Amino acid sequence: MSFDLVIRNGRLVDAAGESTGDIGVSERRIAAVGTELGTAAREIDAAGAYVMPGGVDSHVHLGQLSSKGDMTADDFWTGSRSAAFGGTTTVVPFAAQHRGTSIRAVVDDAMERAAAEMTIDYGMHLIVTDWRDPAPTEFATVAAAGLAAAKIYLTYDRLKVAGNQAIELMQAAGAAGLAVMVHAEDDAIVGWGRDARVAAGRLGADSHAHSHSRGAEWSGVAQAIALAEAAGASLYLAHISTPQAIDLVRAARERGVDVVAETCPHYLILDEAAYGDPIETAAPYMCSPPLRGPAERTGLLAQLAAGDIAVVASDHSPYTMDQKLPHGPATAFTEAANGLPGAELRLALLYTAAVAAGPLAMSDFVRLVAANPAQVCGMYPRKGSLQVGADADLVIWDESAWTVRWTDLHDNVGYTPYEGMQLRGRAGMVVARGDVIVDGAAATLRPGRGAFVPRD
Ligand code: DUC
Ligand code: ZN
Ligand code: ZN
Repeated sequence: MSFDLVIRNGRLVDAAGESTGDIGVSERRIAAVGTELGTAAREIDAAGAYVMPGGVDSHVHLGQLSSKGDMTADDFWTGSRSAAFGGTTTVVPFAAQHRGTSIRAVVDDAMERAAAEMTIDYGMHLIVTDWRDPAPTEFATVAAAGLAAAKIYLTYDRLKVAGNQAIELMQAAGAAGLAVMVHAEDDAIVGWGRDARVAAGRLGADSHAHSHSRGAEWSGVAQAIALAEAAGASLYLAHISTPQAIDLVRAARERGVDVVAETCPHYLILDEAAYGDPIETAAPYMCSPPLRGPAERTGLLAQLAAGDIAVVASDHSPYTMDQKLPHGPATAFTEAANGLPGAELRLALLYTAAVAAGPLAMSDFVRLVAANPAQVCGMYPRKGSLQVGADADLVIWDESAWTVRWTDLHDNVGYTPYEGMQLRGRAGMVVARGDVIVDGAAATLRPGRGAFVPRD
C-alpha cells in the first residue's frame, strides 16, 4: 500500500501507551500503524522522537468580547496560529452570550468568524448568561448543531447564572447530550472580599487574590457538583487551582457523579507572589481563579499523576497590557482584564513541569493534553488518538531545552507571563489532517483551513 505521508520509526505514544513504529496517512486520516509500512509521497524519519496525537485545547478564548467590553487580543486566526505552533491541532473557543442577546445569534456569529479565520480544526462551546425565554428553545437548536459544552459562571454580576436557572440549563444540556462547563467560584465570598478591599481603599492585585480565595473555589465546586447531581448533568469544572477542590471532585466521582476537572499550566508553574508587586508588574499574572502557592502546585501535580484531573487546557485569555491596565498604574484590581495567554506554550509548560521534571509518563501527558480534552468535547477518537481512522493530527516532539521569548511566539498579546523561562520540549513538527503545517520555525498556515468538529 502507498500512502500520502509516512512518519517512520517514531516512539508512538497515545493515552493507551507507547510503541515504536510507523504511521501511514491517506486521505487526511491515519490509515495504518505498524512497522515497515509501504512507500509514501512524503516520508519523514522520526527515529528516537515521540510521535503523539495533536493537542486538543478544550478551553481558549478567541475573538470573544468580555463582560467588561474588552475584545480578546487574539481572534480565531491569530489564536489558532499560535496554538498550532505549540502542537495543538484542535481548539475549542466560546460563543459568548451577553445578557439580552440571542443564543442563536451569538453562535451563528462565532461560527461564521471561526470558519473564515481558524487555521486548525475547532469545536465551539457556548457561554450562557441569560436563560430567560427564548434561550431554552434556542439552546435546543444550537446544541443539536454539535456544540461541545455549555459554560456558566457562578460568579460575576454580568455573567452568573444561579439557582433554578442553573439547574434548568444543566437539565437542557444533559437532554442535548453535552456537558456543562462551570466557572466555579462562590459569588458571595468573591463579592464580600472584593467589596471589603474596595471600601478599605486597597486596590492592588493582592486584593484580587484575596477576593478570589481558595475557599471561594471550594464552595463554588461543591455548589457546581450539587447542581449537576440534581440535574443529572455531565459536569466539566474549568480551571481548577486547588487540590482541595479536586478532592471534592474525586469524592463526587466515587459516588457516581459524572464530573471531570480541568487545570491549566499556570496553576502548575506560576506563583501568587506575583500579586505582591505593583499592579503594572502584577497585571500579566491576574486571572480567575488566581495563581496559588507551592503547596497547591505540589498537590495538583500529584493529582495529575493519580488520574484525578482529566484535562490540562490553556484557558488562553489574551489581553494586551493596555487592556490589563486601562488607567496605567492607577488601575484598580477590579478594572484589570482577567486572564493569561498560554495556548502556544501549553504542551511545553506541562511537559517541563510534569514530565521532564515530574511524575507523569508520556502517555499521561497525551491523555491530559489530547485524549481527554477530545473525549470531554465528544471528539474522541477522531481527535486525540493514534487509532486507524482518526484524523491525521500528529506532533513530532522535540525534547530539547529552550528559552521562552514573546518575540518568538505567534499570538497577538505583546508579552508572555513566561518570558525568559527555560523549558524542556516543544512541537518540532505539526501535522494537521495530513498537512505538515509547522516544521520548526516554518509554517504553512492560512485563515480558513480549519474545519468545525461537531460533538459526536
Ligand atoms: N474565566 C475563564 O474561564 N477564563 C478567564 C477568566 C475567567 O473568569
Ligand atoms: Zn472561567
Ligand atoms: Zn476561560
